[in-house]
Amino acid sequence: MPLRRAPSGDSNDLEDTPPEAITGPGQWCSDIREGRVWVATSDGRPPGDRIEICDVGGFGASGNLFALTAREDGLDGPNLVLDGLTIETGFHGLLIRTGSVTVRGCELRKSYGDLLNAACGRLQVEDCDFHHFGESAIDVTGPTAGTPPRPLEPTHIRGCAFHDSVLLRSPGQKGVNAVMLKGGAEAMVVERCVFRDMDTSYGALTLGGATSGGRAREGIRLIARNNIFQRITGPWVVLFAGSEDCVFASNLVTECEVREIVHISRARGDDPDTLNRRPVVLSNILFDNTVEDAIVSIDAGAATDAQMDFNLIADSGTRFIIDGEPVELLDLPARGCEAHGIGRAPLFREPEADDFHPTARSPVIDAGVALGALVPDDLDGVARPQGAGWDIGPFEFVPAR
Ligand SMILES: [Ca+2]
Repeated sequence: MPLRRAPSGDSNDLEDTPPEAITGPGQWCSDIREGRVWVATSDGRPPGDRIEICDVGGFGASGNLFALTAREDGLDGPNLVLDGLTIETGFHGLLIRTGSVTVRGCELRKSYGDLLNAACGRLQVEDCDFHHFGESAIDVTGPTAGTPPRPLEPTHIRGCAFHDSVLLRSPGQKGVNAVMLKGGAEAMVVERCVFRDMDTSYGALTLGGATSGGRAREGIRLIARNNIFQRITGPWVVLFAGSEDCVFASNLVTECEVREIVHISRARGDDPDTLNRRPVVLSNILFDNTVEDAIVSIDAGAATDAQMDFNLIADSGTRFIIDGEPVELLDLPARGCEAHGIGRAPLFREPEADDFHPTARSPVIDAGVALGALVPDDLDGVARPQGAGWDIGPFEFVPAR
């Protein structure tokens, strides 16, 4: 069980570090360039596999600050918990290639590439602060073609903040986004997160994706619920690409300046196999945005059985693109969308202080669709529904007692 640490400046010259070096959180500390990394498992024992801490290299280098790599079969690996760490890096931050990983209460910052790049059996990211990332804050790739399917374990990204991306416009920078779930990523939930003050080149959130080459079923049964997207600039807030049964429900999008809020495209050009099957956009608040082309855009032939309804859409323009054709907001019901939508202001409690809870007279109250287990609670953890039904947006109205 080699446990290695690379001396700063030379990632090819790994020196062995004895396993007993890790006996508890914060007990192994390695200075690397500007940053420091603390590594420990939750029970204080060393992980059962190999850890490498590599030098960062520099802009465009392939070095990663921290890599958890696989046993030979590539499927099972250690159960690693990173808890309360500050991780600052140059290229990728955490590069996880196997096992089960929990990243909790960490601050990850300053990557040229991804802050957290994961392809593993289970990933849980909770209560973390991601900022100043040059590609993705979190990039999750599913199993690659030819490998046996991994067991579906609960996987989620919950309660995190994503803010202040870094759009460098430099060679080699593939695209800035906060969370990208692609390459067959399956059965993940992104919830109770705040995406704020970001300039992106690839949307804030990608369900499916094209950057892994673009294939059918890029994202499968992914759910984004009870999130807030505020002050996002770039082409999109949310991209569906090659998705299957992916859901964008009970979110708030506000104060964004984008080409399209939701873009539903093929994962690869005109390839019909990479369309989106049954994309769902339900019970969101899309309020007070500046939209260049369309609020929701579905490319021609890019989706089958799309569901878009029960959204509050106001002060964000009136134009949609459905199956490649421009459609005005009021004409959506004739196209099978938004028969139950609302076009009035949501009447938030104190939006200037980023308090987006509905007030007692808000039209969102009990106006959403019953979402059942898809959205069982709200951003505060309050069970849904309260009162007579599901509320639209990330918060359920709870009357003051
Ligand atoms: Ca309600």
